[in-house]
Amino acid sequence: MTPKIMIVLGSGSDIAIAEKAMDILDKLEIPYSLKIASAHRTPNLVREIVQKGTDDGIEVFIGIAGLAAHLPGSIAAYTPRPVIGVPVDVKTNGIDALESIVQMPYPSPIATVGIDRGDNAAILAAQFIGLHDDEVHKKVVSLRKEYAQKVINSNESIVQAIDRPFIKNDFLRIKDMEINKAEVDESEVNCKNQDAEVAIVVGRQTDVGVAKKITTILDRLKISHDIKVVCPIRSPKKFINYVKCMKNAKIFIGVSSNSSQATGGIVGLTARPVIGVPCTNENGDDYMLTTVSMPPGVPVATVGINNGKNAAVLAGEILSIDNPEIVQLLDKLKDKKITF
Ligand code: RP5
Repeated sequence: MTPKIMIVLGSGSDIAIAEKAMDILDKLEIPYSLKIASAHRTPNLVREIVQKGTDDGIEVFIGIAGLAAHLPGSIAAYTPRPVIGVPVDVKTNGIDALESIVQMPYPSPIATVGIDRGDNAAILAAQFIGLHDDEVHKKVVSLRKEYAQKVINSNESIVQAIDRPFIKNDFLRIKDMEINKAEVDESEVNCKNQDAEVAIVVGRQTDVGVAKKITTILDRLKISHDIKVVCPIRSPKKFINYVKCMKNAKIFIGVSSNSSQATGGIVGLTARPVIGVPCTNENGDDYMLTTVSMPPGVPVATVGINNGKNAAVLAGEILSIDNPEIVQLLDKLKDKKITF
């Protein structure tokens, strides 16, 4: 079995987080390899394993590291493949590692997941691979159902078991409910480019400037896209209709500030990969944490604050796994950036 995913740890002390990733990959039956190599202590080893891994057919890299976690960025320097980064909580509750991983310069994104979320890194890697491997996609879909079922079951196992004088067993027995998916209202559907490969959802008008950076780079990479400004809280029907309407999109990109509901809302509606671009709002506050810190089962591949360009590059890297033409276009982007 040739591994499709390489997990790289910055230290043996990161193994507990790698176990979470391996549990998911074993369950999804995706072959992977595991290496330990430090960006600072063994930089040459990082370069060697990443270059050899890429030549041998690794499709996605997962870098797991704590402290000044430069490992995922170092991996990205040596491969055109997408790199997922998992910050580890060693000091400062993992914020140091999160900042080191997510705030990458253009055009070298790291698809960052939440602190210690090895499980979400594995799911994200499977979502990337599932774009060209239907068996893997189906396994991701059924894994998502397991996570959903766990929530539903906890209404019985936790709520029903509570014995307090004022909690009442009302008519809403979740177990007996038929939970229907929202129907798409054709009259409300408004997506210009239904067959676009990438769908960009912008949570509020003020974030459109960041979204435009995405479209500029996607155009350069010749990747078709559609874009919509719609808030899942103010216009929930329109939001659901848009995501459903874009059912042929391979990748969704959520652009949002404040509570990042736009990005989180998309993840609930699709098993396809979701990239999140956290934006700065009018008060100068940024919303990286509300974008990246997703619960187990529902990852958002987060890029740096306001870094729409890196979201587009990441989308290109994901789509380039089975499209060498995009690898060449990405190379050109990098060269151009360097000669500027
Ligand atoms: C990082 O420093 C590693 O990824 C690890 O999370 C942290 C501590 O490493 P050790 O001192 O335990 O080797 O580079």
